[in-house]
Amino acid sequence: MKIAILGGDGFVGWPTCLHLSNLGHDIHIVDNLSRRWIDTELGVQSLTPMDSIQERCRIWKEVTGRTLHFHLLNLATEYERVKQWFAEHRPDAVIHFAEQRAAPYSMKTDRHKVYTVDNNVGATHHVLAALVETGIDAHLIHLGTMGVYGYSSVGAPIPEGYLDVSIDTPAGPREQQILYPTRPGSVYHMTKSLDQILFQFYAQNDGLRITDLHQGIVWGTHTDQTRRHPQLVNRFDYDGDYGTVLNRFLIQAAIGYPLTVHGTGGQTRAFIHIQDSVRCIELALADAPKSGERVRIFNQMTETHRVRDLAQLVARLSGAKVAFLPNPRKEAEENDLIVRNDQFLALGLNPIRLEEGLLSEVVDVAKKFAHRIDRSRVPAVSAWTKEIAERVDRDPERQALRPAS
Ligand code: USQ
Repeated sequence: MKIAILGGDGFVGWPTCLHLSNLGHDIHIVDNLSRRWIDTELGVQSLTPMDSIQERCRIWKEVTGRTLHFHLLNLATEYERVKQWFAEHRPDAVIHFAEQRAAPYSMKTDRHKVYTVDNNVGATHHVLAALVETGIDAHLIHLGTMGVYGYSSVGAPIPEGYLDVSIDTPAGPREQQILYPTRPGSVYHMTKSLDQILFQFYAQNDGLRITDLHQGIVWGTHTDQTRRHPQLVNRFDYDGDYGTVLNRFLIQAAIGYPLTVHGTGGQTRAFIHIQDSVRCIELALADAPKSGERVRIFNQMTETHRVRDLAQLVARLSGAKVAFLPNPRKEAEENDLIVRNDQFLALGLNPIRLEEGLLSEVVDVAKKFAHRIDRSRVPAVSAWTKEIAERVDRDPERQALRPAS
């Protein structure tokens, strides 16, 4: 199959390119390299040394004999070129990762909010409009997020995208299925909620075939394919904006940094290992909806954990200390979370569970590259409101000199 992978240079995009190329698909990476520019803006770098996209593709060819095509294109700002690209390449499937994906980055300043909305919603809408205009019947798979559902305790399992409701009408109650109400907790998560409405419209109006994957927090770094050569290594973010919670705890353990739990650590979140993430995309690709069907929605997660339990697990493994910090985010201190993921299990997903061997593997990767870590970039300092900004802890290590009295 000819597959366009939008955002194929990113954390989940890159291993997906390798996974699908290894299965024999013809892969076209479309990316504007914005994630690399953001590294430059923030003055941070991936823990793992990452080569240019062109070099990564060259190494893949050397190792496997397979070609990865790379196209430099900004989906959000170059609509005419996007349309031309689709008209020329006519992919059978499009996998859309091309969005700014960090909640803390999206909340940094008004500029970051505006960028995240313009970039994410613009890219998604341009892809949809271009598919309709060029008449390409490609299956569009989008990487969405569990965060569209919000994180308040509902006391019932979160279904896969649609909620059964009963509406009182004069003729009596009528059953209906509606999109599960969104309750995003950051500007980033809000963009993925807006994406859902765009998908609903284009599936219903133009018969586009769309799958939306509501993914949990990804952990781990290697997949079977990124392991094949040191220069195929995946990126690994540890900084306060892009590092995600479990991977952050693991690098913190590796460098003797206190584990940075926000608030009480009572937040329960959904998780998935990076290897399962690429496998789920393969499964979704093989199970395309038909034209005229509603958007197919999967919960792409395998287990749920409470943040403080993860910190305690990593502390037990490594001897690290746990620091309970003022929370830079506006979020429920404690929540329960039960999530349905029956569809991927039915398609044959055999989940990788969080276990000590895999956690230790990440700690080993972090130790190997510890010299590349800037400790001053570890604290999470992007605050959700101006009031919260005043209480952010910028020095969890207590490194700064303090007055003696
Ligand atoms: N947290 C800590 N300490 C840290 C970092 C985070 O306690 O050092 C807490 C946060 O306050 C939050 C939870 O851990 O309660 C998760 O934070 P996160 O940064 O791991 O995840 P999040 O911001 O939700 O975003 C990540 C990805 C995003 C994806 C989302 C899936 O960056 O692209 O959509 O996970 S989900 O969380 O299921 O919505």
